[in-house]
Amino acid sequence: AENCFPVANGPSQPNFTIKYTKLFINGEFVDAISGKTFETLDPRTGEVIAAVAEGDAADIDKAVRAARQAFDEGPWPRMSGLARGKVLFRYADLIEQHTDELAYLETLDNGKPFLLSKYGDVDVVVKGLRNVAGWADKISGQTYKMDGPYQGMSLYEPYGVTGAIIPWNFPMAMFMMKVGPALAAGNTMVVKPAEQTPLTALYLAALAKEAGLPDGALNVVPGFGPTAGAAIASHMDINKLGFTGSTEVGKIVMEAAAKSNLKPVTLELGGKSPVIICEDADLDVAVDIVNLALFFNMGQCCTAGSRIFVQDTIYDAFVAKAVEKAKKRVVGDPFKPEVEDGPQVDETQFKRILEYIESGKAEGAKLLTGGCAVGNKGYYIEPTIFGDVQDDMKIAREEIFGPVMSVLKFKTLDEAIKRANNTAYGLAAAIVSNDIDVANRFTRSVRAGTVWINCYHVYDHSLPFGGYKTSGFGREQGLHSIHSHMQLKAIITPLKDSPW
Ligand code: TXE
Repeated sequence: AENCFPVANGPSQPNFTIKYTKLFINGEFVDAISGKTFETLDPRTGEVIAAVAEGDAADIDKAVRAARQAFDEGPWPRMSGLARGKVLFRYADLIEQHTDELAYLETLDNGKPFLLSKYGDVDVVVKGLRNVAGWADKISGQTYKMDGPYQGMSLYEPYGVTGAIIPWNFPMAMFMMKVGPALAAGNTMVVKPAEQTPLTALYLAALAKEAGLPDGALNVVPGFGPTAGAAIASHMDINKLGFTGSTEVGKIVMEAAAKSNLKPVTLELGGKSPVIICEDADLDVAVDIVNLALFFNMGQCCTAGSRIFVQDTIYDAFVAKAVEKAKKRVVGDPFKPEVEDGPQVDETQFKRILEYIESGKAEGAKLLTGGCAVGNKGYYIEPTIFGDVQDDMKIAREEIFGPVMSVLKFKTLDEAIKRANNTAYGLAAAIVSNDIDVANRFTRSVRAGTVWINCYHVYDHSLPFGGYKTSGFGREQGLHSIHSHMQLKAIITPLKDSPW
């Protein structure tokens, strides 16, 4: 696609040195065993930010040994929940104190607006961590009166060494969504951040040490998927695996987990989430909702509302307003406060999204706005809307993970529900309607892990988060994530001379 208008890429960020670029193993920053490094790039320009140590299978193995020792012999799983919680609360305080540095690194590495990194992502990390820190001393099982002279108990125990493979769209938030509960539950960890965005994970590792986390309890090994990632999935001494990423790679890691030591996995995968706009909806509210649902974070959200079903009676009016609003979005250098959309994360994603735009045009969808790259440097794409999209078009079926909205027309709610569910994915869904019966019917009919009524992208550290169908399984956040990082043991003892 041609470039439609220029974008300013001025160096508006503060001066800041990048401190952590090595692997974090057993409480120390170390080079990769191979000595190799890889470059992490600035998506605003494609230029190198830093060379980062490139971990592979040997480094993962070293990290697992450190985590194993920290679990088997170290204090972490043996500390009281209150003591573990105290360290994690201190960790959250430190993260809060380093908000600017973390937000700066996140924006530099990922391209998301600085104000979003600062007030959104860091905030999510801190709140999520405080939530699970508070659970650390409140984990308890049950006592059972058995059918016979026995007493039964259920006991929650940590798995041991847990592994996490995380993506680049919310690098800090995804890191903490896995690290917080795993540690709160008393596990030790090996984490591989995405190769596109390793910097905040390393910074967070340094802060964990400063907070007093024992050496070896958290190890962070940047590297590539097929090497470092695959080594985590197939490691014989990792007892549980959390993965967030594409459905395609989710299948690969689950297979590797099964073929190695049958470690349980939690998968948070892709989506193609429907948003239903009913004819009774307030049009301005509906337009605001879909604008946020799709364009937030440059469309790089697993929960992005990417199939917008609009009732035929309001279709034209809705589309006109949605286009007008999309055109007003400010695309540019994410360090500028007025900017709403920075660049896509890397060249691969950028090219992939432009290919989807071409396929939308080729399959006969109507390009209503956008459709072009922005500027001639970096990975900026215009907010794009396609109208008259049909269910079988590629842009309506596949996860684009970019600022490309597909608008589809429907007549009846039954039809909308059926079409909304006609996807392999099931991560999120939304309905915009003022009729509570319509909304209730939808929330219970749609096969998705999160359903919003008259809102979108509202999350909370206490709510379960996860997918239906090929969007994955297992639930993260709050108590749900504590339980998914623990296994339940049944303990039975005879009851003698007991009055009842
Ligand atoms: O994902 P990958 P990519 C979707 C989105 C995007 C597409 C491709 O549609 O366009 O996936 O993005 C690691 N064994 N999502 O290629 O490859 C990898 O290093 C073990 C949705 O970036 O799934 C990274 O750490 N690990 C998603 C992580 O997996 C492997 C967020 C995710 O990368 C591996 C990201 C392997 N063989 C992309 N190959 C969401 N659910 O939010 C790669 N990895």
